[in-house]
Amino acid sequence: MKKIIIGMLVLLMLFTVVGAAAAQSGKYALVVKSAGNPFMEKVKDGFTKAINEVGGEVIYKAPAEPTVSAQIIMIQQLITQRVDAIAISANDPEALRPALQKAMNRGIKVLSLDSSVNPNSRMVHVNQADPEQIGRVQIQGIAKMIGGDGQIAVLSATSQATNQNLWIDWMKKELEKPKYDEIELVKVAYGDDLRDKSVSETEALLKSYPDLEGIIAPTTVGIAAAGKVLTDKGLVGEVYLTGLGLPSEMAEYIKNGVSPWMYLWNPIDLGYLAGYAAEALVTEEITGEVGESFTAGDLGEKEVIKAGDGTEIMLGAPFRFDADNIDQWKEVY
Ligand code: RAM
Repeated sequence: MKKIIIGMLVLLMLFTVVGAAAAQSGKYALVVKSAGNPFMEKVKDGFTKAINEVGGEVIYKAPAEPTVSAQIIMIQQLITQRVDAIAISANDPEALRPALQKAMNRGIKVLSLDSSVNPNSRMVHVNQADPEQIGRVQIQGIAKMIGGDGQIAVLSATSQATNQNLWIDWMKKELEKPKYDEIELVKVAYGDDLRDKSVSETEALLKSYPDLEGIIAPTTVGIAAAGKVLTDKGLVGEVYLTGLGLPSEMAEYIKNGVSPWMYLWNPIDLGYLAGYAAEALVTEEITGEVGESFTAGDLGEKEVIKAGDGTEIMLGAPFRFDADNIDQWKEVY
């Protein structure tokens, strides 16, 4: 009898251990805008670190082209695979709604990061920094660089990207201030976060607007492409460049003066925060409601706050990179 009881106890312990392991694991999908974007690779690194720390499995999806149709197909595959969470950087805020709502109806926790989907298509958004601040600092930066007057252009990512479009709206609002009366935004061009297209769009801007004095590229792919074009054409000090760039790709153009300074946040931390937010949704520690909080690993306590009609979790403030600090950061991301 004693042996039977001990045997049963051992079995019970085994089931408890296996059960606990199963509860901690889970499939966490990360869907980015497109493949071949070094920024997204860093987001993936951070996301993977977080999911490894919580004992889950990462499923990484990166479409060959930055299109929403490719992302919709991927979401359908992930629903079939019965993943536990989908974190997505959107190529279109609205077109993803049916697929993401279907995922949520099946019990999958959905969150956006970097480039948001509409509030009715997600539980929460993981935001890199305040969009208003991101937009305004870039105008403030280019205005200083060009001495307060002249033509400027924006070289963006895709025309439907939620994040870039929001930042550009804030740039336009900043430009309404009387102090920028002498600055003219002549064009918003789209390089689609593709290296070659960003190069040709930069060249087209220079050709169409021979008096152009500044380019703002609120995309890491675009700013690096523009930095190369301006450098190759010897336009240092004639056409200035700022925007959002990876220090590893931009160090050369910051040091040669093409882009005296630029901004970004830590993409590894952004992915890491999204990983922990996904886990907090899966374990139902949070549901995406204002006022909830959770511990995001090394980043510590994070809170769910209001964002328009939806909610978000904020990483921090944009960081300024210039010749004095770029060497410190270029090895990191
Ligand atoms: C590109 C992507 C991404 C954006 C960064 C700044 O890599 O468009 O969505 O956040 O630039």
